[in-house]
Amino acid sequence: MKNILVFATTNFGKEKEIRTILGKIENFELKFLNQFNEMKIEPPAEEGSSFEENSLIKSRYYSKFFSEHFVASEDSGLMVEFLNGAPGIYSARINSLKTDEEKVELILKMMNGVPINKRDAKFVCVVSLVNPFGEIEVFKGEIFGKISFEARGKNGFGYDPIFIPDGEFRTFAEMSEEEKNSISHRKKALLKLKEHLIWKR
Ligand code: ITT
Repeated sequence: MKNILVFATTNFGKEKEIRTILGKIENFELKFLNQFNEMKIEPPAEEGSSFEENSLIKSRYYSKFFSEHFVASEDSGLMVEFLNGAPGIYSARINSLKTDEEKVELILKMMNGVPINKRDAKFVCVVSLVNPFGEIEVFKGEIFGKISFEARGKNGFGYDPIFIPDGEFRTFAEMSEEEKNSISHRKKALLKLKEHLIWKR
């Protein structure tokens, strides 16, 4: 019988990437939270002080609803060096701004006039897994780059239009889904999760 891995995220942009990056995992069936809408699960408050803490808050919380399954969550975000690591763990909700466009505009405004050599940034993704015995594993991925001078591109989600990965001239939002998924912070963390599920089950 196949194990079930419930990937608990409420973010559709993440879900799409996770589905593609994980692909088929031997002996596992991948499900997402929105396949359990009838359970009406409220998301937990993300009150941790690091990506890891928030990731664990989510996976531990959701695993209570799916105790017989494997449950994974991830916490991710953009850290800008010039802004002392902001928006960081507050990437989804800086200044209570709602839309991706508003958040992108705010970062560009805060980086106004900052030269290219001071625009270093990274995306971080911390995936955590709770297995049916309650054991926990954590997997991390990062990608380094720079904040662009203006928003460019339509692909992806979140801060993709202003993040230029090192070695590239295009933003994540100008790259194809496959290109972003082949190098991203999420890809690096999820590959570690996948290897763990295949080898250490
Ligand atoms: P869940 O907690 O339900 O998974 P969320 O959107 O609240 O969804 P986070 O708290 O981890 O998730 O916030 C992550 C935010 O960081 C996300 O909303 C984006 O604004 C940003 N972000 C993360 N990964 C990104 C990526 O690959 N590209 C662009 N922005 C990203």
